[in-house]
Amino acid sequence: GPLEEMSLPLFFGWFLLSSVQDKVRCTSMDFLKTLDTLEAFKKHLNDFTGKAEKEVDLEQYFQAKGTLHCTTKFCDYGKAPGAKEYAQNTTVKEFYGSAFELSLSALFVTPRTVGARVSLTEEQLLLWPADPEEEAGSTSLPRGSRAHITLGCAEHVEPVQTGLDLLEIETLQQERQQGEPIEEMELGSLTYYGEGRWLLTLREPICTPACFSSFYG
Ligand code: 2AM
Repeated sequence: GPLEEMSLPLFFGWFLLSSVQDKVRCTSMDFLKTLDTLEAFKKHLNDFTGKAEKEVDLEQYFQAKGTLHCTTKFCDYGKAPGAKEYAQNTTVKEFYGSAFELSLSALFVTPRTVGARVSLTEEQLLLWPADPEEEAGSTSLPRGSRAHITLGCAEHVEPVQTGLDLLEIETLQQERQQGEPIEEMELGSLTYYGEGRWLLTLREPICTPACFSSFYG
């Protein structure tokens, strides 16, 4: 019945403390602001605008909604495959409500999304779902490669896209298509992977406290 369906959340994940959310948002805004001014970015502007000369204000281009979090399992109130199994997993139950420290190791931008890559520890990987379809289309990437925080989406783009964009970039990285090194920025090194895909590997990963919990909405 409907009550049973409500007993599973929309998703499980790590939720960033509100005080660090602002810091992460600021870092992301700074990055977008800087990226916007780079000649290399302007050269590839048509990835974003579809036209060569048009300008784009990246800070306006992406909309941020909701609290910052790293989704572990999208349950869709129980409709997603494996949702029930995940919710009943003993590790999930054990760590529910516990504090963790997430390491944000890179920021990435595509014409669709902007996000932060999360590098999971062995312990954190215990909370990563086991379902094979999770990393669909990128079978050779290590587990947890999709772990990320959505920082913003372009108009008409759903947040689920952020993880897919990250997997795409990581697949290119793994295929040793090293991308085009652009420059050393204050935050780290910037690489271009074509088709509007930019990756900033952070010199110093951002460590942020986060609570493992769930969201009902
Ligand atoms: P996100 O993890 O990339 O931000 C609610 O929609 C949350 O669940 C969002 O955070 C969203 O994306 C994530 N989400 C939505 N659909 C998903 C799916 N099919 N697989 C994985 N995560 C999904």
